[in-house]
Amino acid sequence: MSEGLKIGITCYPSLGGSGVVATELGKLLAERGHQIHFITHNIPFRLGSKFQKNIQYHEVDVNDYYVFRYPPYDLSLASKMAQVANLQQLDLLHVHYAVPHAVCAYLAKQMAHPDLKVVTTLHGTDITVLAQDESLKDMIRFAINQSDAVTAVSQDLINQTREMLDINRDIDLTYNFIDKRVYYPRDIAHLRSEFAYPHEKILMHISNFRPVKRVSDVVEVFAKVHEQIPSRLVFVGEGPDMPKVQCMIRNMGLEDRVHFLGKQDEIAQVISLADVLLLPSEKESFGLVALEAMACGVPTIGSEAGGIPELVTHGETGYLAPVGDTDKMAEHAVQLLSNDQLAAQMREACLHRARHVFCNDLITWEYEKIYYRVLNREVMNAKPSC
Ligand code: GMT
Repeated sequence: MSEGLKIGITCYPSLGGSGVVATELGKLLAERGHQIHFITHNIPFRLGSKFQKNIQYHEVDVNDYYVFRYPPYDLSLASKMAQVANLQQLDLLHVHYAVPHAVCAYLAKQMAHPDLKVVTTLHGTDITVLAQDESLKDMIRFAINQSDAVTAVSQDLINQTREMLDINRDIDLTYNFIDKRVYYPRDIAHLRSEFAYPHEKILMHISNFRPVKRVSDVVEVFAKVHEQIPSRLVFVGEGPDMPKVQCMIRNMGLEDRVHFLGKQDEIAQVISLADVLLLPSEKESFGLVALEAMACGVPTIGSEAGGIPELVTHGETGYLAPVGDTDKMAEHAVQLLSNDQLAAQMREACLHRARHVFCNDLITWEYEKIYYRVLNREVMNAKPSC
């Protein structure tokens, strides 16, 4: 183990994959002896409020003086980052999601001690959606170019960042990861009977129900599968497209087949109920939820969007089809759900791939390597074998 670092982490602390990745990474780094300082406007939901060794939380207070039409959150964040960096003598700031975090980190760096480094992790829509906005594009490009290191969660996102922003600098690939102590197949026999009869299959979708997730495709796929195999659909999460989806389900007469669980904390437990996860997204830089499912032995049927093909191996750990091709997705689901031997094989392949390719120890070590590189220090710890 090399000498511990002092790392400031900024992310969106509420629900969302980038916040999950940032918080879980911070917890793992703290376990490995680094001093972690979360600098956010609320306690990250995955952190909890219990004392944890090597972790501190610094709350960003926003000044809402009456002359401000919009309270200046970005400036308050940058100022807090600089204060914490100076007070705690941070080695680096690791910011997750380019907007506004990478820009705030740039500003903080100008105000903080001269050795402070900035590592930016791109997660998805910070590039695929926000970098299309002409009012933000130049600023995102600037913040990326000014960071000491930039990482992205899939090769597809690296390619898109280069193309959309005309960026040539190095970008490290750092896939999402799962903590194998939390994500493993749970014993849910007692729970399953609450949702389905023994002869029925469970299809599941978990998301924030934004248009980019194409939740109506989930309903279409389910309806087509249910025509051939008695099934149930379980939705987890909530968001803007929820009313549209509920209306669609009513119109299709599927109400008694569909369960809405809302937001859930015990995702490993919930996912273990499923026979298959549906992820037909329009854009998806990685698809953390498909990895969480994979780690619980549940294959994904999804779209070929973004980084999903880097995660889900077609025919081995799930099936992929072009965005919007619900016929193909349903066909694959029927193929999988009607063949117990195939389902068992895929389950094993899922467990193996999640544990060996996306394991927490490996990806944490990859982030550490990047930290030591930007600090010009030697990495002492060897690559972990997962
Ligand atoms: O980009 C977003 O939609 C938000 C972001 C988040 O905070 O949830 O999600 C992205 O980051 C995750 C963690 O790296 C990825 O697993 C998701 O695929 C990605 N979402 C999209 O690209 C739509």
